Amino acid sequence: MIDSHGFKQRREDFLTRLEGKAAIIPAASMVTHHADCEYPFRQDSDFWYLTGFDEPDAVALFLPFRPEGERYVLFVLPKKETEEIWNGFRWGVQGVVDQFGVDIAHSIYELPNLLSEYLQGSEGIVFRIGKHPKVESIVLKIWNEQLDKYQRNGNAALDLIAPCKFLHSMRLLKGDDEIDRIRQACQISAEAHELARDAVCPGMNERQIQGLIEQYFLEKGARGTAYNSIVAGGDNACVLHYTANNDLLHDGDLLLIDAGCSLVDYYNGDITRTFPINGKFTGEQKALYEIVLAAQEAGISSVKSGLSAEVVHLTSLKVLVEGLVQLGLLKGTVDSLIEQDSYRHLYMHRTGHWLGLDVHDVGAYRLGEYPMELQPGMILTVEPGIYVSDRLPVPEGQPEISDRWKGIGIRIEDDVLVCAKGPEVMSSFAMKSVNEMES
Ligand SMILES: [Mn+2]
Repeated sequence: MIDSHGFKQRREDFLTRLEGKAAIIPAASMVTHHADCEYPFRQDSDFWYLTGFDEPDAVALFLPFRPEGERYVLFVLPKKETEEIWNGFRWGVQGVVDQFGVDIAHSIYELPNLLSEYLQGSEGIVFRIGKHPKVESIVLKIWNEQLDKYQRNGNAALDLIAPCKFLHSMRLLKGDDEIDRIRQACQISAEAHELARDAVCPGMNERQIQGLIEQYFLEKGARGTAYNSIVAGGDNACVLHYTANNDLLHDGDLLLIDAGCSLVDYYNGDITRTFPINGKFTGEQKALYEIVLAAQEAGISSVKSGLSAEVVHLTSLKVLVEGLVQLGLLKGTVDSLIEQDSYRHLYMHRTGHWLGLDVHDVGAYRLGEYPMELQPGMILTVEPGIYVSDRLPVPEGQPEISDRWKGIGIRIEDDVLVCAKGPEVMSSFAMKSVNEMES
């Protein structure tokens, strides 16, 4: 049996949370790249979280109102010799019953005929609109038929509800097995950053470094990258999502690398490091680097159960702004600069995000007016930065920036687990002190 205890436990929790409602959770489909070529398959994270099943065009039903042994139904692509010759092995209908802990399985082609009957007796339909067009048309048709019949039988499932509130609050709190996997993803990602820094020298191309990092991910058995790697020399680092990665690395510039691997079960690392290409910071680079590092370390120390991602952001932001005032790049009191967003031409993003099966993982950051409280088992990134360029105008009343600062982009990012006893930096194998960045 491939199905593990972790998946079974999650399904049971999910079924409990659904109360009397039926959930329809589709797998991803293949996506065309061009002509008849496709992107590598990437399973839907909600579907994966509950099933551990890695094939396209499947649909999982969760039916808590039905008796034990009929609550978890999977529709899958049936086995077919010709398809498997071209595109690879399929588990098929019997295979998923034998291997994936499924109560009942059917061919996906039966979904339009059988779905209506499976939904009988449910108090509502839990389904995400707008993401799965093929399944959506079937679900909406059946929902509409139920609405039509409601007058006659009075017990149709009238509500259509997004799965977020049932499923994403679960995904936000990682189980021990998930934490282990993310730890491994972070370790491999961190090792690749160390490898890259060792290899870099002036005259190389960004793409060579990208190749080195991604090769290491594959060598270590990862599926590939968690997101498009950012390998940005000099001023390119001021483009937050720079992925062209095809410039020369110049003597005297910094190199910013934001890269992480995705394991075969989709758990991710997400790490950024910035260091001098020639092994020696200039005065300006070092001054800014020290501020970002101090901001990041302050942010990490505030990752505590009972606090919030908002507190982490504000803690880092205060240190950043204070440092920029001291260097004369900002003018005013720290509080008023933050209140008026007068730092945004130098720091234009938030300090972090949840990390899990999605790199920018699901889960609310706020509950109405209150920020989500951090709890043991949550994982977030802490990634402040400073980006000095002409791309954004200097806000009124703020000092013009002298050319010697321009073209410096710095970000430092670690992946941090909230623990009862304090933060655990899962990506700590990648070094970041000023001395370690110089060699
Ligand atoms: Mn990130």
